[in-house]
Amino acid sequence: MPRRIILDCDPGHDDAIALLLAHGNPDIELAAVTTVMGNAGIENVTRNALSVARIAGITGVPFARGSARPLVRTVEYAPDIHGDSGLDGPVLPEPAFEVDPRSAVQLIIDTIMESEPGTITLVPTGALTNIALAARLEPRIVPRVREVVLMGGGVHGGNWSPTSEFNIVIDPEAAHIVFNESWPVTMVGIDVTHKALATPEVRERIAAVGTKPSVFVGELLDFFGATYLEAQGFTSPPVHDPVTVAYIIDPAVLEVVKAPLDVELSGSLTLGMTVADLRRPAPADCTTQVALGIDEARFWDLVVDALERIGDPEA
Ligand SMILES: [Ca+2]
Repeated sequence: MPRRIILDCDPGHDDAIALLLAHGNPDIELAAVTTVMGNAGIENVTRNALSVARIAGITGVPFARGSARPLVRTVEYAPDIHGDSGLDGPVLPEPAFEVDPRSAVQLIIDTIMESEPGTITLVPTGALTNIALAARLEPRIVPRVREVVLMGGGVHGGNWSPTSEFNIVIDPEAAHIVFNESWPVTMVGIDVTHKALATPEVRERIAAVGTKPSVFVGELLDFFGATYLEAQGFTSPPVHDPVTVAYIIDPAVLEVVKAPLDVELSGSLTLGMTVADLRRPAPADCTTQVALGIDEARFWDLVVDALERIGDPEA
């Protein structure tokens, strides 16, 4: 049985690749795709998600528009990394279908409540606003979720500030809610995603697939590579979000350890810092774990394999 996931995303160059990986891998079934503000405003990221769906040939999956603002904080975007549209670089096709009339939060709740308990995995690759709101609005979803595998945070260091990663720091209160619910949480942070680098060798493998989606990924990486070099000094861009999906497909992609996990909400220097307690042993009732290591070759094999399987869908 494929793993049924809800991808909650803010496309986003790396979100787009996460969507392609989820769609292209036979062990994953997209139950729903929801959007949240972050890399750009909600209208942009939602339209981007629909355009990526067309490129990937995704049909029959509900997509819903989510939160336009964080729970508490003033909204912040990341144009220096993703451009003003949130997905600058490639020319995006017009969407082939419309969003679901429900809010992202309602679609998340409905999908979980209508599914067998323990079957839906939540995969947030943006701010945790929608997920937090869903847990508060319908707490019965929490024990029905198999697990939450999120991209965000870091055990050591940050990117948006010295201590804090973008997805978490733009809505730290939402992260607090998600980390402190009773569902299992795996935090895939920049400790590992900064090693998921689209090196020249990786780019050659993607180009060699020779399809429109592979060309699209190449164009994404052209833009992403340039902004990551300019903004953060990376010679090859880190492709964060699909690491979550890869871990669900094949847990051997990541080395994870159980550790109590929380987020700083009041530090003047450390707002949004994720704090993992790595002292041993972790308490028996600990529901959170953090990624500390990645098998990059295994990760990229999955991305290339998904692109090969997707082929050239009729757009
Ligand atoms: Ca993202």
